Amino acid sequence: MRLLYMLIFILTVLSQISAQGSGDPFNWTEPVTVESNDIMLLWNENVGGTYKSFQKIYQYKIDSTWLAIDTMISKTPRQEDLRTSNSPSTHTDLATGRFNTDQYDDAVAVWYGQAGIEIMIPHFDTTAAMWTNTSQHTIASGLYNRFYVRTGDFDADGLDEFVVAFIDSVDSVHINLYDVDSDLNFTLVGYISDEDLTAAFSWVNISYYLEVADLNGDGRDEIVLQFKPA
Ligand SMILES: [Ca+2]
Ligand SMILES: [Ca+2]
Ligand SMILES: [Ca+2]
Repeated sequence: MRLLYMLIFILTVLSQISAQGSGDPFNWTEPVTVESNDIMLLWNENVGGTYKSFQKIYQYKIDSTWLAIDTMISKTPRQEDLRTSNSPSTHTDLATGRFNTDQYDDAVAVWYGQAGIEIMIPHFDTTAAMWTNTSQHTIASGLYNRFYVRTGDFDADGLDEFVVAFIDSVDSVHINLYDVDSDLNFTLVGYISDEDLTAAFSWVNISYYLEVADLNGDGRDEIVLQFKPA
């Protein structure tokens, strides 16, 4: 009987390894979720002369003790955004937060496309860790390599909003604040542009950075801007 149990155990493990090794993301032995322990990769790529933005999700297999170390991280296939560009996006940025009241983290991505700075929130099918729809918006301004996205709870409602910071053609820093509804659609609710970053040589040399934190403990996040003034 003991031998039988051991045989069943070995067969179960082998079948799980076989399923996970097949490479089919829709045939995993258990549902996967987009949560804080998942890794989202965003990149821009030249596909036959047209630049496209892609995303994919990685997940650490915490219960796969029989697998080799180089197979401990699973992946979904790449997914592409339908918006294309004739020029490369030399910079992209990505942030995660809780935009609605479901139990899953959300993500917001930015890159430079044909019409300006493209913003995208993926709507994940959490059983496949792949998105089935997206919310999109374009900022028709800004330099192609000087933008950021950050999430934070700026109004103390317990859910995150996000900010996109970018530089315009006269070196002014713009910070746009977007609110996100329960369906992951987003709306510009405020903006500020009160600092100019005149570069010593050209706008290529401009550098600035920002982060989000609740610095005074009032439950509302602030935005910290680091920059070199004119
Ligand atoms: Ca969510
Ligand atoms: Ca909020
Ligand atoms: Ca605060």
